[in-house]
Amino acid sequence: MIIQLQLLGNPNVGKSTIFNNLTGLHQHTGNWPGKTVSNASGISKFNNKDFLLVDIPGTYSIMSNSQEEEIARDYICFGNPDCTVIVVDATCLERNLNLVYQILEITNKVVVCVNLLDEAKKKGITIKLDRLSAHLGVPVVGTIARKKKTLFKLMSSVYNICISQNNTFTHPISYNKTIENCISIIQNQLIDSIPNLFNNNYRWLSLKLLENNYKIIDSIETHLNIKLLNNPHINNSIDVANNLLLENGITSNILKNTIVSTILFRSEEITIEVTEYTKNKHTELMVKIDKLLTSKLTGIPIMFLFFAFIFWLTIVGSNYPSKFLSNIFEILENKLLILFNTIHSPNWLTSILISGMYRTLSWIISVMLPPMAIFFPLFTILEDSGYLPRIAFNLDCIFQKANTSRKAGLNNVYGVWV
Ligand SMILES: Nc1nc2c(ncn2[C@@H]2O[C@H](COP(=O)(O)OP(=O)(O)OP(=O)(O)O)[C@@H](O)[C@H]2O)c(=O)[nH]1
Ligand SMILES: [Mg+2]
Repeated sequence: MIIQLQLLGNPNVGKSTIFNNLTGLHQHTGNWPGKTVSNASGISKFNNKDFLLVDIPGTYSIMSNSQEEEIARDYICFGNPDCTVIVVDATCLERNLNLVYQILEITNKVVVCVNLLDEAKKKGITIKLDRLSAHLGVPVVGTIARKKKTLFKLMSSVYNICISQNNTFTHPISYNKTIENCISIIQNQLIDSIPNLFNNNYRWLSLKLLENNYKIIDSIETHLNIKLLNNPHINNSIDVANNLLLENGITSNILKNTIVSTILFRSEEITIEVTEYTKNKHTELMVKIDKLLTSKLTGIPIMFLFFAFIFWLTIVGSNYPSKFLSNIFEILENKLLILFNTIHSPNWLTSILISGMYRTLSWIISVMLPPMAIFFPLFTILEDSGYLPRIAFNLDCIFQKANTSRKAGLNNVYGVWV
């Protein structure tokens, strides 16, 4: 039997790197968010069991605000994963915990993978993994995705979750008393009306019904063929709960804001508790460089200087290896001509092979290869060093003024470069 495992998390936290290392496949990775655009799957073996891993596009939330969020959410609810690995970035835990809490409301078959521990160490950040695990009620494992051996513990935790029969939910988030009462009203009715709901998670669905989240209601109809709103008892319980909310002055906007802010507040609170900062020289230097590269005054001029240097290196610098290659090809051409004369090759054949094919090919190689061999590695260095996302950040405003979306702004920068 194949065990289904899905990798979820914010964009650019190392999901595909983990996926590649575990499956041996080659999903696109790089130092900017939004590379993985559709689900990818592959098999990994652990403890003599086959795991079907699904690499899901990164998302900051699953509250159904965009298509990616809906894909991720539906995958957790209806994809029947045996375990969900939520990959988080150790260098900015608070932002990542927001998604962790949202997923923990749906399922507790979760392992939290705190990745980029090496980057966190460089920045003087230590995450107390045990404490985080105690707060979340699920296993938490630290990894450096680029180092395959660090993934053993992750797979071991995943394995334990998959074989465990423990279905008790620990809900790490509680809302205010009125909202909790309203959840209970709908939840009791759902338990009576719909046996065996996915993950047996009636609480989360009750919350979504309280929010009037029609997209979830549609998804449940599509995936489970359950028409929730056709059931008068469920409808009645939603009405009772909504009236209770209004009696307590909680409109639908206040409800949404309360849910979001409760999760954000909890993420902040827990991050403060489980994170330790030690200032080091490296961190201070990086902060200074970061300011220089992204400030309004210096960011754009430095970017132009970088561009100028890279184009100069690519255009002027490549002349030297071009000349070198062309000289070598010329020497080889003379030797080939001598060889062809020695074997009395007819003139037309020598012309086609040497003056035609060989010379064209050698021109193309000597002219095209050096600029590419200079430009693309430089591009990769910029990408891996994290300067490219900073350029995108600097240009974001300009692209927005040109009425492109924020995402398009970022893509344009990469597009221009590639
Ligand atoms: N230093 C370090 N770099 C890492 C680690 N894990 C991933 N990376 C790098 O982080 C970048 C992003 O990794 P990806 O695997 O593409 O991230 P992702 O979560 O799949 O990103 P999206 O598909 O865009 O959501 C890549 O340049 C990786 O090489 C890690 O533990 N340490
Ligand atoms: Mg990816």
